[in-house]
Amino acid sequence: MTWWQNSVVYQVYPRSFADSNGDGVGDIGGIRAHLDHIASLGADVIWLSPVYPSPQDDNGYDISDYQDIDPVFGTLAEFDLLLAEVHERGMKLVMDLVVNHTSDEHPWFVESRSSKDSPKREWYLWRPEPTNWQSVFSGSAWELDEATGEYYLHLFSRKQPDLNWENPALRQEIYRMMRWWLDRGVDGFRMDVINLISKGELVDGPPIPGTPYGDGSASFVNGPRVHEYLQEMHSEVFAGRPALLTVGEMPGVPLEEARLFTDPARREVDMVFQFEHVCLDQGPGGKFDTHPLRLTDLKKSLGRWQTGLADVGWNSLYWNNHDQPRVVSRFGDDSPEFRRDSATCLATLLHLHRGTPYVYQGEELGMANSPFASVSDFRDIESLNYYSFALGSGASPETVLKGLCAAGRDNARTPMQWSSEPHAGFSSVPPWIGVNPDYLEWNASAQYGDTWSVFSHYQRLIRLRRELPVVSLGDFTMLLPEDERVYAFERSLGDARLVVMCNVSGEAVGVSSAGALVLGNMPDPEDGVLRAWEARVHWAV
Ligand code: TEU
Repeated sequence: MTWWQNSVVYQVYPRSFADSNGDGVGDIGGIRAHLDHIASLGADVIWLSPVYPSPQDDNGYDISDYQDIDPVFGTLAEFDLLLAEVHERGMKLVMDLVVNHTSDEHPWFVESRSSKDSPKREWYLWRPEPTNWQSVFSGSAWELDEATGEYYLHLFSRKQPDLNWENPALRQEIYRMMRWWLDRGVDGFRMDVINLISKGELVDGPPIPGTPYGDGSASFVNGPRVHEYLQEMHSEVFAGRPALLTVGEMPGVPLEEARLFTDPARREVDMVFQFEHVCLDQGPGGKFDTHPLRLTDLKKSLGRWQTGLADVGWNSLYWNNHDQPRVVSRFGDDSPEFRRDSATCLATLLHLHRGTPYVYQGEELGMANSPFASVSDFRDIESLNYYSFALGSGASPETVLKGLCAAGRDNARTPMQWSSEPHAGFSSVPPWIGVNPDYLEWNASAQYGDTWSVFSHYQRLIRLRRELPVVSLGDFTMLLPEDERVYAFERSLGDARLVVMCNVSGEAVGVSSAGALVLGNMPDPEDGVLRAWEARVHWAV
């Protein structure tokens, strides 16, 4: 077993985690002040979302200096203290590597855009004419640069120009920077949209209904040289270094490709974030056109990935991150009656799958989507751009707002709820984004020491993973594939066989008896019945 196969990763989104200097924005001092929260949960690794210098156009995923810390978060010296304190607690820390694009304020881009003959011109993707591609953040994926009369590619915001990975000098500079962070002591990387770095032909894609743009993903999702680049990165950066974790965020990666990316023999990445299960509630209009999840769709998707990566490669397991709405609101039931039950039911379902679980800040408290009342409550460029774009295309503000409330990324970015103190104990001043008003009841300090709190249940799930090898390494067998309320499966390793039964519905259901109870999300389980949102793990009889 490799160390990260029975590890749990905790994601910190720094600007929303904890503010230690009273400017309303989370920072490294705030993370240091709450490391015991993460350690007591039982997490082994912290994934730190970007803290590098950035204009913050996309909250730090637009980097203007790869080898420093943005003053809003602190200093490199403070980062070193954080890293040492993480290691002192026996945890590891992986950085967020964002190398598909930089900020347009990065010196590389400033130089590249200065003239067509600039030595760095080819570090980005310039063309005399744009293709019809749409940006992920609405509008064209090409921006005209007046100075040289050419267009540059930006799959995300216009302040995030895509790097040209065809250029060997650029690649070597990225590898050098990565080695610099590893030499500093970090334990690996989460690699942002890393399957988009290889661009194939820059040609028009098929039209996207309802927009004047086309879909260029056939050219840039899992592009022609992406495996070559990752193998080159592995040999230039990771070879010869022990005990690292590399996880590639891969929007649109199909299972067949993920088997190649995560096959240890190919030396690319250890695991990937795939997106199938978090797209199951999206309609034809895209991510903001949501419909309820069908449980059998979830079983088919997660089951396929369990089977597909059983003999080679490895799964990451997640519901939440800084880009996803809160799962208790999305796939659970955040009503007062079922919020705790459904949060702990969904956590049990996920953590008993085979793979490395990721816990996103606040998920361990059952934090829910925020009641955004108007577009002015949102901060995320993706949501704000979409709002203008959709209204410009004739959509009604009410419809668009409903979609943003259901699926907007700001749901994950409201301040971490530490206590019932003002601003949820996140800051001493009003934060950069509104605090969810439910913080008075839903906060960390109300949950510590409460046996049946969401936090305590996550502690038990993480402890179970450490105690029972079958949880990390056991084979996975889906049960009841056609049942629309109960999600059940077996895990087996040698003589150890667990049965996991999760009632993903608001009504009690009858189930067959099972062996001794290993873990449940409710007190006083009744044999043969699963109460609404009850999840139980039993030894198989
Ligand atoms: O996101 C990549 C990605 O395509 C989606 O997760 C995206 O955020 C969007 O929600 C799809 O509708 C990564 C980062 O996680 C995200 O925060 C950045 O905005 C993006 O890349 C660009 O760096």
